[in-house]
Amino acid sequence: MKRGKIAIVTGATSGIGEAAALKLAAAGYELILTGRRAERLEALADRIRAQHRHCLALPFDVRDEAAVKENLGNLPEPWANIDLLVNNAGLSQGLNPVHDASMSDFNTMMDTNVKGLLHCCQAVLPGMQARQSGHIINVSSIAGKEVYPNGNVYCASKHAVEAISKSMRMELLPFGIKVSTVSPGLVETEFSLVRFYGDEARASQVYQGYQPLSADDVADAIQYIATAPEHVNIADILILPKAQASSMHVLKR
Ligand code: NDP
Ligand code: 8X3
Repeated sequence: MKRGKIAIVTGATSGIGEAAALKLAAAGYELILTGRRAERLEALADRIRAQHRHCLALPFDVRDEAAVKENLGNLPEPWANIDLLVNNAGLSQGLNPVHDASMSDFNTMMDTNVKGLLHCCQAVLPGMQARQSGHIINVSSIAGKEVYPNGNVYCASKHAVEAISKSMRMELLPFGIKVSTVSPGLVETEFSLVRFYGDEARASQVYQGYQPLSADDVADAIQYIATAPEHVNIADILILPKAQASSMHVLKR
């Protein structure tokens, strides 16, 4: 097999990450897949290999700085030269006002969505800087641009992703490294199942009465950002379902 560019997708065990990995493989990338659920990663790796792309599955927790360094900081040849990092791993836990929410949920969201993203950036940036090329796509959210009641810390974590991405775009300018964000509205994935601690009925209600985005819709945007000509940086794509006008305006019938 002829080797293509190398992409890492974090959080590839479901939803947007899984769909993005498949689209990037179809676009010619070799894939490094990460997430905590090893069996799902292996199953996806097999699907990607069936598309005649090389694939490496690395199960680890993005919150664990040492594990991220160990896995992404010392990649074996021929995986060492990362062209694209898609920082997608993320979650929301709970939907409560600050006065009724758990500190443990706050820590999980900040540790995953913000610090986990930073761990992954720090692991791949030395190589990108040495090669004077590379691209980081951070999965933000409409929650990185607006807030809504009970979204407090999840929104704060995605506002942090936006701020970090804008700052990194300036810091990495001299190194020829592109930084982009994709900012989806409501996407039907396991996101709400995780937010509501496995409550399937409550999770499915989020997506009833309108057509939400699919993981594939967002993966299309990620593929578009990744495959733009080298001199073009799509800085951000805000992508919403037709039925959504803001975090607070969703037309349900
Ligand atoms: P899913 O729950 O389907 O996917 C989340 C992915 O993140 C899983 O692969 C999960 O893997 C991974 N993940 C979570 N925590 C960790 C961790 N500590 N270490 C490693 N991987 C982790 O949700 P989505 O696909 O919807 O979410 C993907 C991204 O999109 C998130 O950043 C989310 O905030 C963002 N987003 C989602 C929207 C939506 O409406 N669905 C809208 C806007 C943004 P595993 O559990 O195996 O570790
Ligand atoms: C996920 C979309 O509206 O639940 O980022 O915050 S929302």
